[in-house]
This record gives sequence, structure tokens and C-alpha cells, in this order.
Amino acid sequence: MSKSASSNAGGQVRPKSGRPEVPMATAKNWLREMMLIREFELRCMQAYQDKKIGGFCHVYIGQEAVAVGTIAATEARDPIVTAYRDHGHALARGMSPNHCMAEMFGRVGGCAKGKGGSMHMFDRDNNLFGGHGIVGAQIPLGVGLAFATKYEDEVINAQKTGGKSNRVTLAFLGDGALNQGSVHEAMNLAGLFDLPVIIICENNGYSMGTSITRGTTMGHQISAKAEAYGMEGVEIDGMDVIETYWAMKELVEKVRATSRPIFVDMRCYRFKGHSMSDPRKYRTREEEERYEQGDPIGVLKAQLELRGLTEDDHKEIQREVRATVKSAIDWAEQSPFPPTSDLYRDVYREKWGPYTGSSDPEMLGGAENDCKFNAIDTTIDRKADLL
Ligand SMILES: Cc1ncc(C[n+]2csc(CCOP(=O)(O)OP(=O)(O)O)c2C)c(N)n1
Ligand SMILES: [Mg+2]
Repeated sequence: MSKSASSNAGGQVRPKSGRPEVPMATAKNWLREMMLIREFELRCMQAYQDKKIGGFCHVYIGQEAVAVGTIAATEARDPIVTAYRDHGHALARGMSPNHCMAEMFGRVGGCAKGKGGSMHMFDRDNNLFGGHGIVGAQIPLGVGLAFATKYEDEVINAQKTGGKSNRVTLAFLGDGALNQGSVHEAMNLAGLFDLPVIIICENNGYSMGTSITRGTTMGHQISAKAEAYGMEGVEIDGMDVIETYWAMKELVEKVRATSRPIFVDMRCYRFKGHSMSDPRKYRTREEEERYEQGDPIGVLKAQLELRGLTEDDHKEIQREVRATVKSAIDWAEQSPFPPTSDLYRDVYREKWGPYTGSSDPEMLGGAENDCKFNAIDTTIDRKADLL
């Protein structure tokens, strides 16, 4: 297997000149958010190793500027949908670290009552529509959310004056997901129907162990794919939160005004393995170190130091986020595991009700139900973690 550097190196990004300055308090808040996500995930990695977290766990370390910068450019009512590397999006969208951590720990206090885990962060109040484990599957959902906005605005509320919501959906996917058929079907419909969605490809250069150059056509310039669907394609430096924010703000405003979809090639890099069981043999340590020098937290810290941020300010934020994450872990550990009797609850909304496993559910058309399930096995088999 060749240890090829990701094609991100040397790629074109939008020019950084001519942007207004972000207020210091806002930028400091972004630094805090990125540091919170980093601390949260470092603690999750530890808890995973201590077998307190089970199932799959894909950390976002290195990509924090993408979630923070893009979500800062939206309004709270704008829907968001993403893949399984989702802790950063959830925290940046305002999910409480307690609920996020309890979900990681599989406890009832989690955002999905402990039944989703790491890959399924869901927060209806904050308009985060998941956290999805099937590669690419969230893009049709994101396009559907955008269709709902357009349908509400142009059909259901057509008679109302000033009744338009003009929500803009952000639908995130990885570079590996680009080769999924459903992504292209969804992009076709988004282009055809003029749907208000920004499809953001978090291009970290790798799909598990396959570098983008080995697995994807036009890997050096994936934004070109947008043209086939009548969309604008844009490249953004996702390692610089301020740049990400300004570029995305412009795009969000454009989509809100025009209801035309846009595709973004968000250049970034994940510093850790694909999942907790990835020895990263497909890339060199030199390559990793080169990208780590552009750590988005370090980049923003350096930018803010030029504007007066002191080492003490930075330490204070570090203390704050450590305390927040520590109390999230304590909170999660005090929350119980969901009872086995809840296994089939919340699968369908209302009509079919909680499926108890012994009733005669409508969804089986009255057929005799012989579905049996065993108590959840809480022993964690690390070898099974191939994802
Ligand atoms: C339909 C489907 N095929 C394969 C997988 C296994 N799988 C999980 S993650 C992944 C790689 C996806 O890479 P990318 O989209 O670049 O996201 P990243 O992990 O880099 O964030 C694969 C192939 C899956 N979950 N779903
Ligand atoms: Mg990737």
C-alpha cells in the first residue's frame, strides 16, 4: 500500500484577504468551543480504552474548526445533518456536554436515551437531525430537509405574507461518502428543484485507510463535481475557523436569498485514526506531523495572541473546559443504563407505539410475532470494531 500524502497539500483554497475582523469575544468563544470539543474527545478516547464507552467511536480531533466555523455561520433554526463523526457538530450546535457524554456512555440521560451512542447524536431542539452511520445516507435526508423548507415556504405557507422561513440546511459528508450513489441522486434533486442546502464535504483526505487520490476521481478538485448538478462548487480552508466562518457566512446568505444549492470542498485533516482501532499504517508520521503544525486550535490561538490573548487567558479556558468535561463524565456515570424493556421504544413515532415484543403490532400486519431478543450484552468485543 503506498503511503501517499493526501491531495489536500497544495490544494487551492479561497483567498484569505479582505475579510472583516471577528469581534474578540466571538473569536474567544470559538476558541473555547474548539477546546471543549478537543477535551471532550480526548476524555472519550480514555473512557473508551477503559471500556466505559462501547460500540463505535470516531473522533473529530483536527477538524474542530469545520463544525465551529460552519455552524457559527448559521441561525439556530437552520437544520443540520451529518455523519457518524458527529460529536463536534453536536457540541457546536449547543447540545449540553452532559447529554452528549451520557449518549457516549450509553445512558438514559443521553440525547438519544443512550440507545444511539457515538454515531447518533440527535438534538431536535437545536435542529440537529443526526449523526448517521451509513456512509452518505444523511445527504438524501439533508436534501429532504431542504425540500421541506421549500415546500412549506412555497406551497403550505404560500398565502401568508412574510411567512417564509428561508431556512438553509447544512448537510455534511466525508470525502469517502462522495462515491455513494444516493449522494448523487440527492445532489441531482437539489440542483433540479433549487433546494436551499449546502452540501459540505469534510475532505480530510481519507476514507478509512484509502486516500482520496486512490479512491475518487478528480480527487485534487472535488468541487468540480458540483457543476454536473448545476451547483456552485467552492473550496474552503477548514483548518482556519475564521476563514471557514466568513466563507460560509457568505454562502449561507447566498442560499437563503436564492434557494440554490452549493457544494463545498472543506479541506481538513483528522489527526487520529478513522476509529479507535485504527493503527494508521496507510499514512506516514511525517505527513501527520506536517498537518498537526496547522492545528486549528493552535492557528486560532496564534491569531488571537496577536490581538492580546495571553497565556493566562488560554489557561483559564483550558481549566474551564476541563471542568465542564469532567462534570459531564460524572453526570453521565450517574445516569442509569436504559432498561431492556425500552429496546423497541422510540422506533416508530406514535402510530405503532412502543413495540413490546409480545403484542400484535400493526407493522407486522397482525402476523404472529416471534421476535425474541436477549438482554443487551454489555461486554465489549474490541475485535468486532472493524468500522
Ligand atoms: C454504506 C456504507 N458503506 C461502508 C461503510 C463502512 N465505512 C464506515 S466509515 C467509512 C469511510 C468513510 O470515509 P469518509 O466519508 O471520508 O468519512 P471520514 O471517516 O473521513 O469522516 C466506511 C467505508 C458504511 N458505514 N456504510
Ligand atoms: Mg474522509
